[in-house]
Formats: sequence, C-alpha cells, structure tokens
Amino acid sequence: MDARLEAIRDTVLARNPGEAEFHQAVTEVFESLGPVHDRHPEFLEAAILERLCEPERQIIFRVPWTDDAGRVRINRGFRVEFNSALGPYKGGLRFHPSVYLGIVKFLGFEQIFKNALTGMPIGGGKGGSDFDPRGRSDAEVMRFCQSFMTELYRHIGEYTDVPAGDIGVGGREIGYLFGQYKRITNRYESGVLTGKGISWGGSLVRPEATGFGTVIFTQEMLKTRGTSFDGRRVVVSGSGNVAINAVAKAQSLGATVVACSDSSGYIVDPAGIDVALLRQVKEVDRARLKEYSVRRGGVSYVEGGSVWDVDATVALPCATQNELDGDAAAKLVRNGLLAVGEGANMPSTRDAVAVFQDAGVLFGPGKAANAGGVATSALEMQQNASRDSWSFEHTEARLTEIMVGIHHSCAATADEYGDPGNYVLGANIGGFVKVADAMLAQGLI
Ligand code: NDP
Ligand code: 2IT
Repeated sequence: MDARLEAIRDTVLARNPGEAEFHQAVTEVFESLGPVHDRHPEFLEAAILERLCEPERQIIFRVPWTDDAGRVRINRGFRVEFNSALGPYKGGLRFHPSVYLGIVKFLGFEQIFKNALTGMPIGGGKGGSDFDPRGRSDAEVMRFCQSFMTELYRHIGEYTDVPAGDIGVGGREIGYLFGQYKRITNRYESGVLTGKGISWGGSLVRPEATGFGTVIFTQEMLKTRGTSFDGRRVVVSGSGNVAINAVAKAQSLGATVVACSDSSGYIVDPAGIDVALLRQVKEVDRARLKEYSVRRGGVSYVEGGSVWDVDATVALPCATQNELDGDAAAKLVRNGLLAVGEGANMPSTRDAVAVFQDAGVLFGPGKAANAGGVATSALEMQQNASRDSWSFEHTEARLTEIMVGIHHSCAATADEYGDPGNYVLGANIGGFVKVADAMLAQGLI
C-alpha cells in the first residue's frame, strides 16, 4: 500500500477498534488508490479519504418487542448514513444475529463505491439489527419491524435515506416496515423504501436484480476471454434471494448449476438445480435447504462442509462475508476455475482474492458484480418519483444496460491505470473518483 495512504488507514483502524470487517473493507479499497492520489494530490489536501472513512451520521437504538409467549425481547438497531455526496443515503437493512457496528460500517463503506459505479444518484448507507428472524412467526417479525421503524422513521425519507433489504430482510419485512412508516408519518411516501410489493409501489425485477445482475456482470467478464456461461458447470453459495436468482439466470444462459448451500450444509444436484423447487422450499415454505434434497431425487446433501469443495468453472459466492478463504480459493483453482462473480458483499477473504488474481481467474468484486440490486432500487425510486411502473422487459433491459456499463467502466479504468483485467482496481478507483470529485465540489462538509 502507498505509504501516504497507509498512514491514513492506520489512523482509521485505531479510531475504530474491534471492527474487523470494516478494517478489511477499508484496507482493500486503500490498496487500490495509490495511483489516483499521484494524479490527484488535491484529494489528499482536502482529506477526502479521512472524510470518506468517517460516516456522516451513525444511529444506534434500542428495539424492544414482545415474542409470541409474551416475553419482552431487546435487540439493537443500526443505521449508518455514510456518504451523501451523490444522493440520498441508500443501502439495505440486514437482520442477522452477527450484526454489530463493524458489519454495518463495512457494508455501508462498500455501498458508497458500489452506488457510485451504478451511475445513479444515490449515496451510501446501511443498517440492520442483531435480531434473528429464523424460527420467528410472522407476527413476531411484524412486531419487531414495527418497533424498529418506530425509531428509524425519524431518520429516513425519500430525499434523506432510503433503506431496502439485505440478509434476513425481504418483501415480507419491507411490507411491515413500510406499513409502520406510513402509519406514523401519515404519508404514502413510496420512495422511502425499496423492495416493495408490486401492487404498492415496488418495481418488477427488483427481487431478481442482484442475482441476475451478478450473472450479467460475470457473463461480460467471460466474453473478454471469448467464452460464456453456455455449457459451464457452476457452483453458487447461499440459497437466499441473491443465490436463487443467480442460479435461475445462469441456467437461462445455458449453465448447469450443480450446487448451492445454506449455513447448515450444501446440496449437489448433478442434473442442475430445479429453480421452481428451490423457490418453493426457500421462499414459500421458508424451510432449510436440506428439504430440497428430501423432495428431489438424485440429490446429495452434505451437512456442514464447504460448497467450494465442489468443482466448477464459475463460482458465484452469494451468501455472506468471508465465506470463501484462501484454501477454498486454491482448491477451486486446482479444480479448473475460470471466473468468480461476487453476488454477496466481500465473500472472498483478502487471501482468496490474491489466489484468484495470481492464478489469472476472472474476478468480479461484489461492489461491481452485485450492484444490480441497488441499481434496480434506484429504478424503483425513479418509478415512484414519476408515479409510474415499468414493464418487466423494460426494467430488465435497464438493469442489463447498467451491468454492462459497470463492467465496461471497471475494465476501462483498470486499463487506464495500467492493470488490464484487474476489476478490483477498476471498481475501487472508478467508484472513488466519482465520489471524491463530488465531495471536492461540495466543499468541506
Ligand atoms: P438472504 O437472507 O435472502 O439469504 C442469505 C443466504 O446466505 C442464506 O442462504 C443464508 O443461509 C446464507 N448465509 C447468511 N449468513 C450466513 C453465514 N454466516 N454463514 C453461511 N451462510 C450464511 O440474503 P440475500 O440473498 O439478500 O443476501 C446474500 C448476500 O448478498 C449478502 O452478502 C448481501 O449483503 C448481498 N447482497 C444482497 C443484495 C440484495 O438485493 N438482497 C444486494 C447486494 C448484495 P441461512 O439461511 O442458513 O442463514
Ligand atoms: O448490498 C446491497 O447493495 C443491498 N443489499 C441492496 C441495497 C438497496 O438499497 O437496494
């Protein structure tokens, strides 16, 4: 890392003790930014990096709720409004027991650059709670969401901060959150949340967008080597919103997705995953992935273990941060890996990224490859602002155009900075320069 940037990075780490994931995300971005600061000393003079690493606002609050047995429960809620240079804070809410400030800050930090890459007018933010929705009834989830929004509502708004889903937050949760926002404010402010249902201000394609976009980005990378998904053997991790739609899109392009996972284990389906059955098990019945292997013949279920033990030419990590380490990366490379598209946020450890890049594997980092979700959220905001709703075909065409554009700009930036094919460099520099220019123009705030 450039010595000037290393000193700033060390200060950021010391100011934010114990936030390992935030440290990791900051370090990874800073490693790309030396050459930009050679060309733009004004960014250093204006302390752009120091400002970027300090969120504009951080909100932490108590979320009391009552479970079905009448027992009082207390969780912690977060919203980190990281950077508004390009637009209102925009980013998802994560409900998972592992959530703490360091996770929310890593996600919010990544979101700044991701959102810049989309070319849409959105700043970066993230939020969530250590609430664990697993095993909770609909009524419990509703009471939790209502209590969460009873504090959050005062901080958000169409022109201020626009949350959406992430792990543990999907259409059901967005519905309860929107209902409570509307009730408290007495405003039908559609643009305050994205990921809404189609009949009440949602956008077609938003549920599919992250997984679809990840595959579209990966297809663009494959094209640079004169190849495609057609006939490829693919492994996906996770079996939630992003994973399911990545499976669907990869298979529509002629790939066979032979494996996916949850935090308990993974399935191997050599004939290719039956997407309708996977949706039924996970989205309708809200069952564990193991149930898929019970209902479909010829499928093995491996309890525990790593889905990355399954050989593939394309790997799409779509579960969570740091789920793919250096050993897993080396095994995938030995098994003939050609490309990785990160559907999740920071799923590959820094060791894993180094293994992929050293081996010449096409590597699409999350802030570029999974930007289709938030980009389609921005399209949802656009539809809400104009009180319009677009067809599936039109919206999907916009998503495709945006993902192809992100691929192009990452590749062009990597070329410009003398490291062709380095999408990590391209994404970090491309996103950073847009935000830094806007921050300079807006003065010292
Ligand atoms: P979901 O809650 O729908 O699904 C999450 C999936 O990941 C589940 O299969 C879950 O398994 C698995 N998972 C979660 N945590 C862990 C863990 N600690 N260890 C192993 N597996 C785990 O979330 P999404 O599909 O929406 O999100 C997946 C990833 O994509 C996240 O990194 C998210 O930040 C990222 N992302 C999401 C976007 C979106 O639009 N939803 C946009 C861009 C990125 P289990 O059920 O066992 O917990
Ligand atoms: O990580 C992400 O980009 C998301 N969870 C989606 C955010 C959004 O506002 O749609």
